[in-house]
Amino acid sequence: MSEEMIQKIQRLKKEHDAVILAHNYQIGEVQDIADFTGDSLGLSIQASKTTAKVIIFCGVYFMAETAKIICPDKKVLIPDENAGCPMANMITIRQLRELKKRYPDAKVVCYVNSTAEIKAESDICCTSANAIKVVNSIPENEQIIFVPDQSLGDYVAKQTGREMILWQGYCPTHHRILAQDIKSMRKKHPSAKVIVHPECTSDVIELADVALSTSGMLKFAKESDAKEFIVGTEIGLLHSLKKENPDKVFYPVSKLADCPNMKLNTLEKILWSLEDMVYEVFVPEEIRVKAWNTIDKMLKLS
Ligand code: CIZ
Ligand code: SF4
Repeated sequence: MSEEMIQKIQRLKKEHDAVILAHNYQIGEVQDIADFTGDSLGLSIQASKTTAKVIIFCGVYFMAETAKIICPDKKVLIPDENAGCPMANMITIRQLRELKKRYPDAKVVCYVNSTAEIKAESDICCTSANAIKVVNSIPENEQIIFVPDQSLGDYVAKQTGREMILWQGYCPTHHRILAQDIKSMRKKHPSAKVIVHPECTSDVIELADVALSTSGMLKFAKESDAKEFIVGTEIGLLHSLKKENPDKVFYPVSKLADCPNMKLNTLEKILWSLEDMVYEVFVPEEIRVKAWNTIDKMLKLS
């Protein structure tokens, strides 16, 4: 059944000149059928480089929106339109405008996990892979508002020594990883390196060997001499970590770090998406252009 479905997907993909992108947190079989896997920005950049006309973006909504912002001439489809990111929805445009009124001179840095509207209203975007670099690019005499992730914001503030005004959003999935889990996993696997995502709470980050984005974790695991790793991020990443490093062992800090929104995309839904050309992601041009500027400023730094 699954084999048949995969063949149908491959056939329709050719017919529609489509490319399938899957985020590092997608379920294994979705990652396996994808043309590219990666983090949200890496995937959007890949998308802009392909000649494909259609992008099937297997991730959450803000990621598909980011692809549309970067590739306005392509048709961007998300297999499940209900795959939202609760963190991205923790700040509204009205709340951001009020915050900007309170701190009129501050520069607004928005994490890529934000809506197109929030990106359009911000000065510069960042991902977990480049947040420190982005914050360091802002002159020291300027105030910084960081939205929407308080944990990444706090981590970056500590790493850069910058005082930042943090919005109190958070990732419910990464906040399920507890300091106590790290302590007990370290006891069970004393020679393992502990790698966690900066969306985790600060007490978790303090107990880790290193805090990294998903692309950073994949690179670290490949280059490290260590043979065992305790991984504190959404458990979908374990699929790529294991696939790319068959001689190494990876343990999730907590199996509860399972994002239900990321798991909404399935092979069936990818097939339906290609059959019916659904669900198309649109970003109003006025917002898209502003959001593109915010992303472009970040891209120019790297
Ligand atoms: O930017 C991304 O894709 C996210 C949400 C996390 C990461 O670390 O890659
Ligand atoms: Fe959003 Fe967290 Fe799920 Fe990522 S893992 S999509 S930040 S809720």
